[in-house]
Amino acid sequence: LNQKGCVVWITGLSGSGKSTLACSLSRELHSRGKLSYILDGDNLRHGLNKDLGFKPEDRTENIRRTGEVAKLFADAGLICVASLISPYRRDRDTCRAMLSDPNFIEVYMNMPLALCEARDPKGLYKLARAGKIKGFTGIDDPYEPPLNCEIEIKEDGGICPTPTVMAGQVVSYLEEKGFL
Ligand code: GGZ
Repeated sequence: LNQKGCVVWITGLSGSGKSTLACSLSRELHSRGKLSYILDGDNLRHGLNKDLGFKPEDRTENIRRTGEVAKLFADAGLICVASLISPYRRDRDTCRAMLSDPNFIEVYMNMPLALCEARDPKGLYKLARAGKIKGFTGIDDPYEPPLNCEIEIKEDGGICPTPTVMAGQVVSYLEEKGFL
């Protein structure tokens, strides 16, 4: 096997494009013959993490478990793409500490709340604003942006990058670091 494993950890608000990037990236990696696997917060909450809610200690456990699984994939030589809100800096840093240095790549979806809220793909922001969901990230629950992420995805002159452009940014980084 000539593949070095790593974890690409995508963090950001609901509706910021984490799953879209994960999907586009995984497709691009596949086309280059690289094995990858997506761990998506929303999906894991139907299985491995179905006992967890959104209280701070549940989110922390959600991130911890996902980090452990991501590490297993990376150890097996895969590029593991984790997409979770992961709102607390300390929890993300715990995952970073599980992997040795270049192997944890934190990608910050730096999209304005107003944009995520305007997208509102599942109508959850609307419910949160109406007080029907309590503790929604960005509304009445915190999001702590990374201080030293490896990759930042943001608008360019008010224009959001396309999924292909976002994935390209990550692919370039992976090439630079010798993972591709
Ligand atoms: C944030 C919530 C909440 C609350 C339900 N706060 O955009 P989505 O809908 O499809 O994905 C979100 C998902 C968040 O799960 P994560 O495992 O990524 O969260 S964390 O990392 O914070 O543990 C959102 C939906 O669940 N959702 N209630 N209160 N997002």
